[in-house]
Amino acid sequence: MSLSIMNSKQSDCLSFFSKFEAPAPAPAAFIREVLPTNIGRLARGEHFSVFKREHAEEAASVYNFLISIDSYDDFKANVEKCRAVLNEGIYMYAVSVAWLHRSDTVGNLLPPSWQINPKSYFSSEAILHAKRAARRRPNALVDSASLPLFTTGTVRDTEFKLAWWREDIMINGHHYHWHQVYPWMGIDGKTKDREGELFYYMHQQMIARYDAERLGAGLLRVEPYVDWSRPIQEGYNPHLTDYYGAYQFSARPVDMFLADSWQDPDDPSLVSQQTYHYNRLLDAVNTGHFIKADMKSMDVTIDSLGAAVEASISSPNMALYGSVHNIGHDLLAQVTDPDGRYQSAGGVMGDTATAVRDPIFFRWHKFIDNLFVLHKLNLEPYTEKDLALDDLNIKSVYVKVKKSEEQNVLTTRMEDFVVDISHDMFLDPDPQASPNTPVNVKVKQINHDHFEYIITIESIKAMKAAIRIFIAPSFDEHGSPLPLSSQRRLFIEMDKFVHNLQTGTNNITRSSTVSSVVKPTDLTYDQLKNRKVGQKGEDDCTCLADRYCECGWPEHMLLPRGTGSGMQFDLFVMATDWSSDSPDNLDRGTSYCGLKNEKYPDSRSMGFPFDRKMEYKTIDDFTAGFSNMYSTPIKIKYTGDKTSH
Ligand code: CUO
Repeated sequence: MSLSIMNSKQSDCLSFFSKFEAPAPAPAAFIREVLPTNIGRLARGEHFSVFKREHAEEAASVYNFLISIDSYDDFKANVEKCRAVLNEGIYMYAVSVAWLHRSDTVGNLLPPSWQINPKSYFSSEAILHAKRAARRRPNALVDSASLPLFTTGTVRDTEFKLAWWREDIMINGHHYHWHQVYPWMGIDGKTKDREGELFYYMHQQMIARYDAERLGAGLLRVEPYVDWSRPIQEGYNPHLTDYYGAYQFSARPVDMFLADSWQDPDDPSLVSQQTYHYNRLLDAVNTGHFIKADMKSMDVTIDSLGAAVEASISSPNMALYGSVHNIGHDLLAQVTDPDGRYQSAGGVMGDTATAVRDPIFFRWHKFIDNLFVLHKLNLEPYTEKDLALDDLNIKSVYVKVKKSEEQNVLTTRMEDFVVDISHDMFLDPDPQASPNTPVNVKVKQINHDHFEYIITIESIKAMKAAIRIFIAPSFDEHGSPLPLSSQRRLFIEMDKFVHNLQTGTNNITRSSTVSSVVKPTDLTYDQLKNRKVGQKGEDDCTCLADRYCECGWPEHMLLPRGTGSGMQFDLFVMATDWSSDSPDNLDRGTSYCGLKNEKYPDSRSMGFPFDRKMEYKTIDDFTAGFSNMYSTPIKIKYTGDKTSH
């Protein structure tokens, strides 16, 4: 593949997401002869929700069609035709999914969704201000202190304490992207290796991270939203609009009740059906098997349960187990206008790009996660044989901020982050603006000082070891030490890497910047425009063709914020034998995304060793008996708000 071809593909990709102008009339012959019959069903201007079956089916038809086209040039021509007929949301989603799954587009990155569709990421007030400022001061240099910071709430709402976290544009971008890499409708009718398990694990880790933030902010851990006859105590006002800024996403006042949705008379979503399907899922968890459509039984595994709960097209039996997770998103999005009498846009829970902003997202996903926990509680705890690796001994582990000598204290801070939203696909062209005028919006982001793990291991033989690193808060809401039975759900994966151990003492220094859970910082639209593909570098993915290199947790959010005086976490490190964990000896991939077109590289259960019941009282009790484990308390100190507000 020559350099010039790859550069032109990158520029094609950007052009696919350029301004969405008023559509030319769709070429009738194209619709009739080329596109699958259900394409073009969702009208322009409607809000696309991948949680709605009909929308998801149309999107899947589009991306499967685009992926199936042999020649790149034909693919490109068809994307352009799709643009003329598709709903905007379906177009963005389906073209992205196709781009991520074609083999001839590898190494060319999608532009950040928060730049091409900023109205799903920034408040309407911020966008309005940014447009006005750009008109007044074209080409002005950005003085971030002069940009106002808009918020979606006030201190009267306790949940507002963590709005900065839930509304982080890159967390939301990660979530939108993850669901493109793992669409529940599958690719060409099939889901990927361990997709159901990854659905469980990626979301479980989001909840663990959010709970760590809650403990740091003095809030209780998330209560699952399980009793649907009771009011939802949390409200939320997203201050977001649709693609064109025409209507607002619905705000949800406190104490709304879930209600049946008859917005689509042919496909109603009923709370009683959700209860029925939830009970059938409990039947499956309790008995250990599903009943398939042909009445044959199928074992419940974490992977099949993930498929049933989400529910993906690999669900063992959708008639019996429903689509509890997806319909829950949809019902919660419609809770303020369930029969559509006010033609409301719906809440943010209806869109993977926006759902994480709402506190109910975490309550909903903790309810979902509890089903997985119930299943795992039925499994035997790991045995010593599963856990031990006597050939090596972890002698010491500590962390330190780079350029600092202080051990086991990590530091975070809040920073300004300014985004140019002038590449909005749906931004009205401003007749007064000169071309290339930046339209700047400011948000706050947490960040941390880069740090490293210093690990000393003695090994009696040379071997390939997987080093698994987690942290979890040490104390509960009242300052009492967390028993391992509760703490295990709070362990956050920080990194997993493979190291070739030599016989004798091994001193390992591992940088936080190469963690397997994070992805390199998103390249902005303008950086992509100027990117020289083919050059190796931190931000270059061409050397990692088998990785989902754009998929991963945002690097700036790797650490929980901690507290001013230092919040104590338990750092846990475990070494296992990679030759048995990964018989194919694959690259470790990315923890939340795996490898492209390959099996998930680690054959251990995701979340191992914390995913099963543990009969040890504390993390130190657990590690004390195993030479291949180590735990130590560390502190995360929040050094304050370095922003201009
Ligand atoms: Cu990612 Cu509920 O699955 O949002």
